[in-house]
Amino acid sequence: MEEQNREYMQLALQLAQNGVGRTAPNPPVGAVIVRDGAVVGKGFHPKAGEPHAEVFALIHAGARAKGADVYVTLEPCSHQGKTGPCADALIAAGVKRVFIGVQDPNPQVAGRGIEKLRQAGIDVVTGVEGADCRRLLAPFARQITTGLPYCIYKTAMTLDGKTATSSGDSKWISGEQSRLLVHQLRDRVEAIMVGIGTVLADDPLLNTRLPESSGRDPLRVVVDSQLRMPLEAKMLSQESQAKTLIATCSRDDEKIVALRLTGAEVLSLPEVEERVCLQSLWQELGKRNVQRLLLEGGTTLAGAALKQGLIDQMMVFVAPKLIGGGSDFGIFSGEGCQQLKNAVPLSDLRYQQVGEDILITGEVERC
Ligand code: AOF
Ligand code: ZN
Repeated sequence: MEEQNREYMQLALQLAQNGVGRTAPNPPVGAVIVRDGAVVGKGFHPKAGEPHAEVFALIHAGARAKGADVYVTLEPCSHQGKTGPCADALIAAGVKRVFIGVQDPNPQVAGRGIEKLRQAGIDVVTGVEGADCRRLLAPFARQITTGLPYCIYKTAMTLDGKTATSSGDSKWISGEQSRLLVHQLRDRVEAIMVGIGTVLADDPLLNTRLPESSGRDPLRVVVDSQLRMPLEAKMLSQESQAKTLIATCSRDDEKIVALRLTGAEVLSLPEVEERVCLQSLWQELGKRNVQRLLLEGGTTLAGAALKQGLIDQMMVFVAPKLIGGGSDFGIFSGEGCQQLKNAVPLSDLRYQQVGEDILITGEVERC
């Protein structure tokens, strides 16, 4: 029975994946309804403002929902938001049992959905595939509890820990399949971020390029304290549809106007030691409904973000190559910790072979 419950919750998790990167400020959620050993309803939350996962699953199941079991990755909501409450809809449909992945961290819900169901005499089991559901929900949990986006630092290094050769050659450290996976990831985040150094070195387009579908371009954020952004940068050209946000603490009005004329947005932020205050930038992005922020470099920006506790997840592609030589060109620059006891720990590590590379993913712990 437990095995079966896990399988149905895994199906709900798969359904929820359809919403990842599309639901902000709401969470991606999946729901499955099972009656007499058969799946009779499936649903996921596609977008904020649209019905929740349970509602789609209930519509799909129709009268078969009566006496059925429901598997939902997140606690059904108990409040009236733009839609809902799902707990009431489940009660009205006469479901028998509800299996839940994780409790909703939204303070408006926070256990009240579970309570409502139990008070109506429905059996509720929580924590089914809890670890996977929590992982799916982590960006939403971060945003709803802190107002900040969940930041993923994605980078690629050789087996000897380098991101470039001593002459600055970095194309390409990771293999083709890894690079495809990055484009799939870009399709599922609300914003990508780079430092101005990366723009000056690589002149990247930073859009989503997938072989079969067009994908969706996230907002491009460039951290450019002194406004060194060239007006002829590729990402400012008309050929690119994606929006660009340049975060700066420069007061060079002439350059600001010139950049705005290219269609980019220039955001003036407070400075900390002549650099853009990253805490303010993260807050601003959170307000703009950026739930998942993909930090793609460079190493100076990543070093500063790590130090300020702004990185939530590491995604490191390790390529089977050795550059050799000294130890510059790591994945972070700036000053690291002096003592190992102060090293930042990672948890929930996962390892995956991608082509010839190994992708290591882990959550950055906050001490
Ligand atoms: C669910 N099922 O599929 C989702 C839930 O403004 P609303 O009505 O869309 O409500 C948004 C809140 O509902 C969101 O902050 C989160 O707490 C919960 N999301 N709940 O029962 C769903 N997406
Ligand atoms: Zn709901």
